[in-house]
Amino acid sequence: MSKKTGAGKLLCPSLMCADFGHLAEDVKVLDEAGTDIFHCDIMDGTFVPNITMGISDVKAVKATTDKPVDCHLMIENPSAKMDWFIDAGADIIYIHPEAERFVARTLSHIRERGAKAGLAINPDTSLSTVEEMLPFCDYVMVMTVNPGFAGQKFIPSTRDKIRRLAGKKADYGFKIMIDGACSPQVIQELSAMGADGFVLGTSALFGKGKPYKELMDELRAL
Ligand code: S6P
Ligand code: MG
Repeated sequence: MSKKTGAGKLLCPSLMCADFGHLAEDVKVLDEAGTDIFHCDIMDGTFVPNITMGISDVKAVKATTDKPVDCHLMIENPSAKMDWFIDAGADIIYIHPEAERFVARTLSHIRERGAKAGLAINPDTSLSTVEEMLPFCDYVMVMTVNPGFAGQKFIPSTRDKIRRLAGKKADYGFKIMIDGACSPQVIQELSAMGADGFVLGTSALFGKGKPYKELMDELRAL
């Protein structure tokens, strides 16, 4: 990843929550508001019961900003399709271990292609299941909702996993990201627990009737 990320917590707007009628305009305003990483949710309607962004959207976002762009692949068998998104310019690829047979090999391939490798873990996937995958990760993203939709409630049982993961990040060097229901309160609490970055959706950024910059400045100051 060649682009810089800001100091302190990483703020990652979830573009599935943006205004698709004016996506480029929204990306520009979010960029100027201090976005660290743009988060693109890619769904296949099978791994999760929804379909959101695709390859053309990722290319359009990359053409609009110099900030890093991630692709959160909520798709079955991501190893068969990850290159499409790397070719589209994704700087970070997240795969789900629940959807992939050869996770370490897939994460290694992402790194070999020059992107950063991320693992996104569902709320009901235990840390012990993914422990052997951690050396292959640049980012570990804990899902604090079941993937598929914005606007869901935070699942409290994920806290313990985040706490235990924070105890391991120095050994492996990955960053801990949080996706799902990241409200200002959640960001403050999990930041103190050791989380490095947050996906911002309807809980903290979109549909709030306030300028993105004002909201992101407030979140950064938490
Ligand atoms: C959900 C997706 C997320 C959402 C984000 C929405 O499956 O992976 O990235 O877009 O969590 O945020 P919020 O605050 O509406 O839950
Ligand atoms: Mg996501």
